[in-house]
Amino acid sequence: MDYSLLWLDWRPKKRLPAYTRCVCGLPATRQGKAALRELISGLQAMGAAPEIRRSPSTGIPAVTLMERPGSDEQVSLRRSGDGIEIAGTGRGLIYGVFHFLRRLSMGEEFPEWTSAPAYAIRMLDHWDNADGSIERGYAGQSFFFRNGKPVCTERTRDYARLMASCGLNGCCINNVNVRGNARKLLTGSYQRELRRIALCFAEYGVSLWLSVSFSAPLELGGLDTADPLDEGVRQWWKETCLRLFTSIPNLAGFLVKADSEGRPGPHSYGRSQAEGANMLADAVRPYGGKILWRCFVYNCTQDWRDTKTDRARAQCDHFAPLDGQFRENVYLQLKNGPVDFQVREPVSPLLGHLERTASLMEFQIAQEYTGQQRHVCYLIPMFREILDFRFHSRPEKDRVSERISAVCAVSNTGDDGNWTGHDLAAANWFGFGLISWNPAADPAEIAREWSILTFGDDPAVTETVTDILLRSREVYEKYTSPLGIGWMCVPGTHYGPSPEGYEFDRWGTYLRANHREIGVERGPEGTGFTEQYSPPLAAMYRDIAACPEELLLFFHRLPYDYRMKDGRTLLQRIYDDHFAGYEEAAAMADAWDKLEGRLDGEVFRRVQERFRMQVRSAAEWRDVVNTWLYRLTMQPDEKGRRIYP
Ligand code: GCW
Repeated sequence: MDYSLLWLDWRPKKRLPAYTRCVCGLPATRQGKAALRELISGLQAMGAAPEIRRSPSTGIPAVTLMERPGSDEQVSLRRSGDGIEIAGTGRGLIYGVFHFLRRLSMGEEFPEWTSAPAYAIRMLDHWDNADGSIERGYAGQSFFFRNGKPVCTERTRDYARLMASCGLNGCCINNVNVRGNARKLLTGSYQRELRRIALCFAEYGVSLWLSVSFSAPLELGGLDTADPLDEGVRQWWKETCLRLFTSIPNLAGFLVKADSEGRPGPHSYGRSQAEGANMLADAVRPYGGKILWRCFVYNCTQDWRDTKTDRARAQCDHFAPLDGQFRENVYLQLKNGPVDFQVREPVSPLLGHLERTASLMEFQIAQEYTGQQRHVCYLIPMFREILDFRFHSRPEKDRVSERISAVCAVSNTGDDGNWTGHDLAAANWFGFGLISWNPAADPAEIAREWSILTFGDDPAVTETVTDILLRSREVYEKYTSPLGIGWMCVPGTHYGPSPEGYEFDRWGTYLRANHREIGVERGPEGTGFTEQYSPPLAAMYRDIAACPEELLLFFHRLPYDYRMKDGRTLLQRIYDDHFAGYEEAAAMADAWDKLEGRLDGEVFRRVQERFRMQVRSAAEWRDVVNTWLYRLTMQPDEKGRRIYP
């Protein structure tokens, strides 16, 4: 094996419970069998040499796998005599076994657990292109595509194991921007390869999803329209689905980016988003298929003179009026914030309007705007905050976690040896899995567990790694864009500072800073975005004094001498954050340096190298943003620190 097993690298244990000397079970399904194999090899890696029996016998403590019929994902681990019984369907057993091995690694003797996932769909979306490149990929090339074709390799299986081991059960292998050969995934051309991937996934209970282009009937079918109400178009999709779903087992459905950033969609034919999504939903329905329909529809060519259009409003403006018009097998897939995966955004208000439509929340563990896996940024605390958020619009089931029906995250993987480029970024993959199984999971606990499973149980390592992870998002936020304003990154690459980059870019996402004020006013006198929330939230966000400070510049346009709650001016607060953010990044790097000799030398050096890049970049962010504001305002730092680079 020439690459990392990540958190599945079970380590020998000094002491193992007596029951690990025997494993019993005779699972019948593919998943049940995979669970048994994982159990045996996991225990062996920890130093046990279990005897393997088909059925339990009294008096011999054992780990027993009890397979139930069915396809649900529930699982229970309970004490049985002096042993442990893991019971569930084949899929349940997979989760149960991995959970058990993790607990055992953490030193627990009799881990009892009865659980079922909060959501039936918990998936990763890969933005992998057929040519092997990855849009917003920061860990090498794709391992799903090579030379224009899908491939199934050893790594596909290892990927499926990693997915299942943290509770994930779905994967969309190709980019939502469907280009080049990826279009042909819908034709018969790659059926064999797709089938192999699907079978490999199926063993670990992972479903296969494909991104499709709305204009496929034009691109592939030789039709002269992709109008969703056209009979020929409907027929083309039905025939395509018949061929695809009957030859690829375990295909769950399609993910669609339509009418978004230049992608084709129903709007081109004067049809609504619901008409577009429903047409596809009808085509996949005979096979139990689902359509994940993205809500990332906004005007990406906004003129700077237009101060009424507001990208933040777009999701709600387009989709809230359509609530109730979608088929049952359509899930609206919305990004967690109203704009685009910035380090801090309010929760998308759209979810508060969907009463009769299934929805899927899209997170991003690919660190597009959060340091591109050169900076450490542990995102699970942010995901937890979002899942806990309440809309204050109904007495019950008011939280994000209770309103959504599924979750996904844009993947942070590639073919790098360590899968995620930055070794610490794997915590986001693992953590996303755990929190999508249980949205009430504790991000600190997850960080600790991930560290122990990945780096071993040296307390100094665990403490340092956990502490770094838990601080990382706030540190990143401080030295980059302040108080929820976002978008100070270099257009296009989205790495590094360029405070006015987007101001003069054709994608038009404006900060509108001048020498007196900064920010877009989103209250009723501005774009009115605040009014998309329920009355109590709208009242809070529209009132500058009540608005949470960390989101102040998301919602309001303010003068630089605006007084923050602690008495500092807005400008001084921004200066301070940038100085502090840099210092804190440097402190994280120092803390890492102290771990030398305590973990694998190669991993140590790789992460050290990333920290050096992060600290250099943090200095650049600090200097560029502070200098820019200083030159606009000519207001010096109260503490007299050096501002221009
Ligand atoms: O943030 C933007 C990214 C694009 C991406 C798009 C989307 C896949 O910069 O690279 O395209 O979001 O989510 O569709």
